[in-house]
Amino acid sequence: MKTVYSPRHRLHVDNQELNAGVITPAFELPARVDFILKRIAAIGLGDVIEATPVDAVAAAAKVHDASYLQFMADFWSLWLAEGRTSPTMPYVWPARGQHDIRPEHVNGLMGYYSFDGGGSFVEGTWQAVQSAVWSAVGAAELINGGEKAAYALCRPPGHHAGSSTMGGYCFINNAAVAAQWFLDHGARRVSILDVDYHHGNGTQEIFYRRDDVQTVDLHADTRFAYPFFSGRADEVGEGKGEGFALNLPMPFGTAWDVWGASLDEACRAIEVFGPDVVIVSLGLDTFEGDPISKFKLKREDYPKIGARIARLGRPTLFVQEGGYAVEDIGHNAVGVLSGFEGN
Ligand code: Q9C
Ligand code: ZN
Repeated sequence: MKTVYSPRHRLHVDNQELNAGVITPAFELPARVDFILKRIAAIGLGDVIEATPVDAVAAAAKVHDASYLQFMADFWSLWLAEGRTSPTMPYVWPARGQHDIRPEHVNGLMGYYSFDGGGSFVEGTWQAVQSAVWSAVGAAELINGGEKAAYALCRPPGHHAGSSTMGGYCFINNAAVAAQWFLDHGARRVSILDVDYHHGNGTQEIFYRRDDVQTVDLHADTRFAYPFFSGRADEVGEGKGEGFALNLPMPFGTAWDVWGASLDEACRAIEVFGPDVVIVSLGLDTFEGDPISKFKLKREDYPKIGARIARLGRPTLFVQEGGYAVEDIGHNAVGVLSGFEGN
């Protein structure tokens, strides 16, 4: 299987996050990509191709609001205009009793275009974000060119990013961009299978009223886990999208027995939908050693994920999402991919 990635992901560095009263370096680190690349080379998974620049804004504008993309493009100059150069994150949001009104000042705009403080911007963030779209589109092109599967090693990740909101380390929803790209290039139906520990609220929101993209999501029960305000089992889509969103929440402590059964249920729903392409939002934060998550998957479980997805028999695009046990993420990501390939 071929991998597409851009070294420009490194420009998104020294990003931060809020954690129980302190600001810490974000768990979402450039080293994540290094460990995955190292493991791809170690097992000889296949060629690693540097993504060719494409018009990321045009591709993203099919699933994101133009004003949101413009805000991200402008962010660093707005920040500099305030005399600031430090990494930043949003800190005030419209909530119940307030209004859906767009402020003029950058401090307010950050909150308007986010749902949490996880959208930490540094000088190179926007460039890195666009390069992740290059990777997603480049890997999708490989599949339309006849490859059975491809891996978009995207960073920053994307599945929390909604049509006009960043959050959860995500800015542009790479998997959603790829889904729309496939529809615009001949596919009639696309399934997005999200195996990240966290509910992919952004992906679900983007496609919630549509019947051409099915979203199927395995995750920690959002009654207790981030992102809290989406991802319940009774969320099934709306309007003509009703029946095309499937949420499979699981309790803290879930291990392969229960998780693997949920994956099987997810795959059976995909079989019924009958997509032309499957996109896997590939998070590895289900791992027992993940520092921010509470599932108990083991290294030997990851190839089984890939093998089950392969049985769908569809062209498959893997898009990198979360996973923070830095040394292990290489083994686990590449474990899924090699399991897909049958070795
Ligand atoms: N102290 C992805 O996996 N932080 N994003 C939760 C941590 C948010 C995860 C609180 C986690 C976002 C792509
Ligand atoms: Zn996650």
